[in-house]
Amino acid sequence: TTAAAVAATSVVVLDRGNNTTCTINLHGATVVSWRVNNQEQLFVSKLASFDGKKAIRGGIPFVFPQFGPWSFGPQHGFARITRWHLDRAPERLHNGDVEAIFSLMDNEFTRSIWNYQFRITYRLILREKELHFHIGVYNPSKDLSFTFNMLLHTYLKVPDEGREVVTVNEWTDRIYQHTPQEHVITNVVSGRKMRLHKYNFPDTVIWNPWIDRSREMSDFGDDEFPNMLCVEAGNVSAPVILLPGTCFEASQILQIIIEGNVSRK
Ligand code: TA6
Repeated sequence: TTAAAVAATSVVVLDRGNNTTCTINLHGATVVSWRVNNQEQLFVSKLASFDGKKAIRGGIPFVFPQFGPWSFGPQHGFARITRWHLDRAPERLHNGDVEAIFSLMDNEFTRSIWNYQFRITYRLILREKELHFHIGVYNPSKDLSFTFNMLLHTYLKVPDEGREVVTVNEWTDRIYQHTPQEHVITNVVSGRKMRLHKYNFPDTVIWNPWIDRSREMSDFGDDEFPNMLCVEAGNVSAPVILLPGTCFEASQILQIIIEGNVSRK
C-alpha cells in the first residue's frame, strides 16, 4: 500500500500471505475485513454505506469519545465517522507479522463538537490467526483534563444456528460491566472458536438487533441478524479521566482458537 494509493482509495491492506489479510478503511479507521486462509471473520452488512458520511455498518468501528447517545454530537462519538491518518504503512515485522499504525487528532470538526485536544494512536498487528489492536489516547493539554468512553464495536460473522454459550434468540443489547479479560465465542464462521482477550477494556457489550430493529436500519438487511454477533470490548460503564500530559492505553486480541491452543494467562 503506497501513500498515494491510500489517499486515492482510503483503504489500507495488511497482507500476511497465505490469504491472510486485514483491510482498514480510513473512514473511522474501520477494520472492514479480516480474512484468515481466505475465510472472512467479520460481518459487514450488504447494505453498509461507504460514502464517508455515516459509520460503516459492520467490521470494527472505533467508538470514541462517547458510547451510546450523545447530547453534544453523533451517537457513539465522532471517531468512527472521521477520516484517520495512516502514520505507518503496512510493514512486515521480523517474525512475519504485518503491522500498520493509524492516528486521529483533534481537528476543526472534532473541536466543533468536543473542544479538547487529543491524539489517538491505533496500531494493528496481523498475525497468523490473530489480530492485535493497541490503542494509545494522549492528552497534550498543559492544563485541561478530559473524560471519554472508548470501545471497539466488533461485528463477528457467525453461522446461522443456535448458540450454546451466548443464548441470543431475541433482540439483545447488554452492557456487561467489569467482565473477565478473556471471552470465547464458541461458534464463529470458521466453525472454530474465537478468543477475545482485552486489556484495560473493563466492559463488554453484546448486541444483536434481531428482526424488528434490523428493519429500522437502512444500512442493515432484514435477513442479516442470524449471521452476526457484536462482542464489543470497551470502557463504557465508567469514562476514562485523562489528566493533562498523560496517556491511556488499551488493547484487544482476536484469536481463532485451534484446538489444543495454549490458553493465554
Ligand atoms: O452495540 C451496542 C449499540 O449501542 C446498540 O445499542 C446499537 O445502537 C448499536 O450500538 C449500533 O449503533 P449505531 O449507532 O451504529 O446504529
